Amino acid sequence: MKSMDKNPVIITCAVTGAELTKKECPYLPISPDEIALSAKDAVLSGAAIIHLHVRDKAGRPSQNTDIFHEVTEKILALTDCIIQFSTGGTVGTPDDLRIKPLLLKPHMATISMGSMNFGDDIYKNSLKTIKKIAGAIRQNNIMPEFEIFDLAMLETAQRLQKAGGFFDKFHINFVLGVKGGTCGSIKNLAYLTDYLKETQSWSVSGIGKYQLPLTAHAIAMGGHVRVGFEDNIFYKKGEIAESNADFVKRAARISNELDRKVATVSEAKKILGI
Ligand code: KMH
Ligand code: ZN
Repeated sequence: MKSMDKNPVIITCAVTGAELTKKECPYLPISPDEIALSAKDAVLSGAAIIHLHVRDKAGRPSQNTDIFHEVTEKILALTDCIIQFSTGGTVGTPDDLRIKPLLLKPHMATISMGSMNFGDDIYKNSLKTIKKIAGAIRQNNIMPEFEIFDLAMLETAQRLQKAGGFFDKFHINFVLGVKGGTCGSIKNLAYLTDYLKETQSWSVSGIGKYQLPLTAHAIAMGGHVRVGFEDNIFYKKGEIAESNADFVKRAARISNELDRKVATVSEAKKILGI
């Protein structure tokens, strides 16, 4: 494990996602202004990366490049941070729409490394889709984050790396607790991280009730964390959080208690090689 003081914790905030509605979470930021303000508060609270999905005027998930542009501009006018676009969109988004916003060249973009059941639906990421998204990420010189929901996805990423010409550098985010994916037990996080090289940067997104325990354990293990409404709306059992910033503040407090400082944006860029 890396020495703690030389390994600040990068906090990513996934501010809105593609699946939730205001009905489920009244504090969910949806409009460009709401997303930008929520992102600013998250960054002021310690987040270095904003994981971005956007919505159309009706609040539906969208991969519209103009909306991504508008939201990105609004966030960066308010705060300095690493902008990470989702190429996942929502289940069923066609490949071409998933990659179109990458023309805007965000600092980072996600790429999911396989298919899976996702709630009642199927989140499709065939090898053809993965290669297409990877090509667009490379073409636009963007730092990739591999979204890993199970061991097979990690093995797919490792196989593609081994074959050559995939990516020189990448960040790994384990997404644990999606209904249909690997559950977010501590044992599963330990098991998955065991497959990584010691120098590989990684984080974890614990979905729902897994967010808090996985945040604490990832920080203790030397990893990084992702929090925010996309992954979890409950601050405590039965208590809906009022802001993304509340989750970020809690992750920052845990980091400090575990004697790891929270990474600034420039420290996060250095760690990730952006
Ligand atoms: N909305 C999920 C189906 C990502 O952002 O890269 C996919 C997702 C992953 O959220
Ligand atoms: Zn996402």
